[in-house]
Amino acid sequence: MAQKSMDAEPYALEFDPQSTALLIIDMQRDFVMPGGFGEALGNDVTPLQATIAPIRRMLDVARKLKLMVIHTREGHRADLNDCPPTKLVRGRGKTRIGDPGPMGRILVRGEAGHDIVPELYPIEGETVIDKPGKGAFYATDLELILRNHTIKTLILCGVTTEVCVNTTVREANDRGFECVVLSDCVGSYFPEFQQAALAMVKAQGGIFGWVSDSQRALRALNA
Ligand code: TIU
Repeated sequence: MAQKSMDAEPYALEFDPQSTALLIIDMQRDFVMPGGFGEALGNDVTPLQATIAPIRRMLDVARKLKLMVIHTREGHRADLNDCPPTKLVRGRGKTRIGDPGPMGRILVRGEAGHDIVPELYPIEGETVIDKPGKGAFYATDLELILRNHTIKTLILCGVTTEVCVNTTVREANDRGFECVVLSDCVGSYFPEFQQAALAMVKAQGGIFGWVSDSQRALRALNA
């Protein structure tokens, strides 16, 4: 496939689909459905559900064009050995990581709440990265996998914009990957953080990367 250009801020992003991956961050029931980790932290999870349809459109095109697709899931081992004690108690909420909930134990691998929403469920050949932290590079083999596939550009979707998406963009940028965040495919529990997190990425000439949206990304991919 030839080089393509995506309309974006602060300027157009040039990319080659062959060295581009669609990276979908933590579209787990625990963050987007009631009764999970997001709600246990005191949040209304419904605004995040608006990201599912545009991410699905990106996923459909990525699958059609055979782009590399990577899904991440934040969560922990059943014995919580990989969960920092500080993370376990943070927020002083009455429901914590590992506690039972309507979708199984909160943020624990193998539980229904930890898994990806059905609309965006990974298919055969797609990579799933289980991560214990907010950043997708921390304590995972994501960088190794991206380098093995000579990936240079990451198209980012998922939740939440200012936490796991932003942390991952910063980690990726320092490793030399070019990141574009799609504004309608990322969600936050806080509208003001959604705005700020997107502004931070593209400020100062694209200090961490680019911001675009699914419509412009699809136009570029289909061109
Ligand atoms: N709380 C919050 O906004 N996010 C997280 O805890 N994890 C992710 O963003 N995935």
